[in-house]
Amino acid sequence: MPDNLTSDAPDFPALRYRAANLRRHMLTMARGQGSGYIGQGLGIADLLAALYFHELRYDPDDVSWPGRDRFLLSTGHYSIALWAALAEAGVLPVAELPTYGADGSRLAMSTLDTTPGVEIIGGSLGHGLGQGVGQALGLRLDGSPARVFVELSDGEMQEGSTWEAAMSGAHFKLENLIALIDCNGIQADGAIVLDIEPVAEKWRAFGWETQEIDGNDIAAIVAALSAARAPVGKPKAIVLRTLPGKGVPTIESREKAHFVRVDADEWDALITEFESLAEKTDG
Ligand SMILES: Cc1ncc(C[n+]2csc(CCOP(=O)(O)OP(=O)(O)O)c2C)c(N)n1
Ligand SMILES: [Mg+2]
Repeated sequence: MPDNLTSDAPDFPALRYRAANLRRHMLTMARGQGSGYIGQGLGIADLLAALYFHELRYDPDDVSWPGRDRFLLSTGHYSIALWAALAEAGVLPVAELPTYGADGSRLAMSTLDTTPGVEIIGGSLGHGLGQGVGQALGLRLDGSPARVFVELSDGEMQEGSTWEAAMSGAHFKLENLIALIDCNGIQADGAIVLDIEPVAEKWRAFGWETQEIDGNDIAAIVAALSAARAPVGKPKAIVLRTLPGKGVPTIESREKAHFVRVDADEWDALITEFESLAEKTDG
């Protein structure tokens, strides 16, 4: 049995410190490779801290524990964030992080399900929610109390398969399914191409119990995840407005934060910039 079962008393300083550690791990990874999808990772660090260190039930010593809550990262290219969370949670060794993106590394730039703690293969966008629907249906048929959390992106809302999955989740009344929609305002070449707004109203219209929050506010994330436990006979959606590069002002201000490549010596300056603002302790 895991010892990190959901507690109703969130320790916010501890969670903010975890989020800072996730960002530290990501800077280590991007520095090792010289580049990476760090903008997105820094943007969802607060969400992953709230999930892995407050909301999810899992056993870091047994990632296949059948009763675990599943976290599906639909945007495989956000892998840097998942590697950071799995290392901080003790599933992966912290010492392995600098291999991110290197040939032969388990910490690929897009997720591989052969790496411990990874539920689905990533890379081809628009498939995570459909797999989440299938898993949530299967778990319910098995009588399992486990829940399925699917991270997906604003870019993926331009794909028809996302809306097919949204319709199915509502049809099957999958209240064990929670979509975590990262609206970071960007896709590959800069700003979002198609107008996808109003995002929350679209999910409500598709039959999902929907909340919209600041995705970089840990207290708001914890509260939304807590509200999403309610048995309302519908799947839940949380629309998170996040800032790519959050915590490193130089990356935050980049117009094109989809893929960040900077010279080797500049990573040190970015890390110094981050540390001047970051949480240093958990209390
Ligand atoms: C089906 C599919 N089409 C295109 C791509 C290429 N691609 C990789 S990341 C990306 C950007 C998608 O936008 P979003 O998911 O919002 O990512 P962000 O730029 O915020 O990281 C694209 C188009 C892909 N991986 N899969
Ligand atoms: Mg995006």
